[in-house]
Amino acid sequence: MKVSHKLVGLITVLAMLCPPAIFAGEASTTIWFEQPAQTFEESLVLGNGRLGAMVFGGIQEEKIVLNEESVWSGSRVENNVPPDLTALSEMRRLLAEGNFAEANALKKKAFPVSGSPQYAKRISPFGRYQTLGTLRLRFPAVEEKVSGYRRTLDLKTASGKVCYQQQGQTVTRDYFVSAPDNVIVTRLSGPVTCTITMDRPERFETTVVGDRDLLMTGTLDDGFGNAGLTYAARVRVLHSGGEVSADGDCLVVTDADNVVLLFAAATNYQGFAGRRCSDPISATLTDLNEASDDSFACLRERHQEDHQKFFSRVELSLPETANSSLATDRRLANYREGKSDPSLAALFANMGRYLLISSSRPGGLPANLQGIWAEEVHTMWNGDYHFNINTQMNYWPALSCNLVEMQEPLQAFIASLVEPGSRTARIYYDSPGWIAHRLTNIWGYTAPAGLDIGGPAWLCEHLWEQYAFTLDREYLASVYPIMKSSVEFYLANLYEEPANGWLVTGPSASPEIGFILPDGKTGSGICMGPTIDMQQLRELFGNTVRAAQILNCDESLQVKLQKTRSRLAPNQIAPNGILQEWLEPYKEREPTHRHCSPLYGLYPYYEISDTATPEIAQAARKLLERRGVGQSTGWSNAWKINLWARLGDEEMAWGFVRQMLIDNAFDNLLSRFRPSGKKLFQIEANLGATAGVTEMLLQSQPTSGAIEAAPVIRLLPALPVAWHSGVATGLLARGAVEVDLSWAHGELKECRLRPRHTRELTVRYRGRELAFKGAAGVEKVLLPHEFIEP
Ligand code: FUC
Repeated sequence: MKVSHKLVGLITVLAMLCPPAIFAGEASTTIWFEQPAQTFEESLVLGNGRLGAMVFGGIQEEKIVLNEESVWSGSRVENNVPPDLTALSEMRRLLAEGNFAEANALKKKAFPVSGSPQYAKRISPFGRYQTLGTLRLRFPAVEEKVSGYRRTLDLKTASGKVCYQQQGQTVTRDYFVSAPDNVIVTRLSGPVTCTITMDRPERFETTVVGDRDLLMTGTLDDGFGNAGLTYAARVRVLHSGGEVSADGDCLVVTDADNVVLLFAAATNYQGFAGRRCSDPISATLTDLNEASDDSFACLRERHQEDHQKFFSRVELSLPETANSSLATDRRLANYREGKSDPSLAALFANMGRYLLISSSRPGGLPANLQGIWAEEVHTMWNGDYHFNINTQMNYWPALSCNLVEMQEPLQAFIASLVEPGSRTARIYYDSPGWIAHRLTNIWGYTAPAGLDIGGPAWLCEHLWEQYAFTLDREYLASVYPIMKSSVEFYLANLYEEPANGWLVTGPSASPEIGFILPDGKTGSGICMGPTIDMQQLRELFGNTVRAAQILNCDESLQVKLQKTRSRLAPNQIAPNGILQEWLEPYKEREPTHRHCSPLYGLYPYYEISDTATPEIAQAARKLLERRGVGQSTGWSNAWKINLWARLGDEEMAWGFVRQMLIDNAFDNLLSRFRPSGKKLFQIEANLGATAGVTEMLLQSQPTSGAIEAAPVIRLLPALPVAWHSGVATGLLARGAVEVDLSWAHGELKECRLRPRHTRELTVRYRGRELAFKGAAGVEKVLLPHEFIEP
């Protein structure tokens, strides 16, 4: 299986010997088409973190799918259903005896899933993230035939454009979603005649207000058939020349020279984050009044400046070929047929950075399963937040791609779970600290819905890592109480398993794979001490000790954590040589399952490595091989890019980048959940793959999971032959160091390091090392010959 990826790599390189590599840059930052979008998955993706717009670019009808991050049904309710507390110790006893059937039966009775029908069509108070609606511009029935059609999304300026010739005239439309001005802006360049309407699949009313605003309002279901959140969406027409009039619930533009449409939206969500307003109608009015004071050019300048502040921190380009200059859908189609186009991976990764900037902004909600973009009311999995990989994967590129600010919504979200999660901990576990289970919504849901209990530890990883990448002590002090409270939960819920006296979690689950017991029976569902939990607790406890050391506090807790950490069940190698998933070497029900949970210790955590734990790393590799290279979900393939990169296997990592582009990318480069069956966009694969491409070029994890282990900056640790030349600048490494890399003929040309703090740095390239004291604010240039054998 591995050979096939290597072979493809070789063929690609041979194919590339002819055209010389160019780095025009556009091919890695522009998505474009020669026709309008027929579906959501072909439309142009725009967003400012809170508002989203999907532009179809039609000729007779322009359709823009609209989103606002807090358009959720459901409501805040008490989700905890007090269980019989004696059931917990009984479940633990049954699990220790290996009596999974009874343990599962008891779990069903004692830990009922309350109010989270994950895939149900009916609304429960858990609720569902959903589309805000659609803005439609209908142009008079002129001949549909146009020439020179182009629909473009420029990732550098976060701007969409549609342009074509019709009846001898050039038609141009520009689009952007401004964060500083809180509006979606569309400019139609004249002459313009059109009707403007707004709608959504249900629960809406539209009215024309005054002589230039169209207002859509409605109320969502709270989950009990009553009024939940109310929303307002308002579009305003600013025009020069011609006239604007009302026709029922349409606005009609006639013979204008130019039209600018400003769009604002709000809900009355009063949650922990996002805009708080009690009157969405007046909030949209304020936004539009403020934006109307400025010219289109001025709004555009402010928007581009704001976007570039984040996007242009990093530059990433890979070799271009003849294929790279084609429209994105044709590029992808040719790529699927074997045409070489390394720069497509750079485009996909740049798109990932763009999507994070566009779906997660400070002060807002974190990116959900769809980021912020949804065209349906019945979003899959309720468009919620899954904690057994998806939410976390959304933020994998945030630090390494130098987008630290974009993690703020996640951090605020985690903080918001402490209060409801503490109630859940008390009610279900009679325990201090806080816990959340497999998934949540914007209403603070923390009750069991799937017993994967490692989610909070995984979330806390992001809190610590933000410190590791920035060395911001004040930040660390602000999040330490969340980590400490999470630790308190786990400390109170570990128990000794009888065979070895190790400390384990339980009831818990290794996400979402079933196992087969020695007697052939299926032991799906709960277990004790799955490998992933143990790794996550070693990580959480270790990071909490480090944090306490840095903050100079909680000495006795530090001692306790170190002791407990050393007693957690270790990574084990199963008789068949793979890294074991459960305490016992049960067989997986599905060896090629999409979840690779025991590999958490390899990525995102780093306790497994070729150098520190070679045998475990070998077992990890075997498990990864066992998971296979066949088709899988987008996020699973994205994870595998990162995992293979950590194992330093560049061709396997690259194979999964290719697979992502071949199987899991829609034409507009949103990621496709499954390669076949119902088309379904889920965003985390975009972001996980972006982290993966970065991880192939730069890594900075500590050398082992030991508490005192220091980060090592690894240059080009998994550079595939196909990426023989390239540039990656402005990436961030642990220890708060900005890194620029350039390479050619598969060899490092130059590395520039810009440490933000004065401290010892170790840099590794091809097994050779360089250690020196980096000085804050002083750029250090490293050339390949300076590295020596360690
Ligand atoms: C996890 C995955 C599924 C899906 C869901 C939203 O539970 O196992 O594949 O991505 O999250």
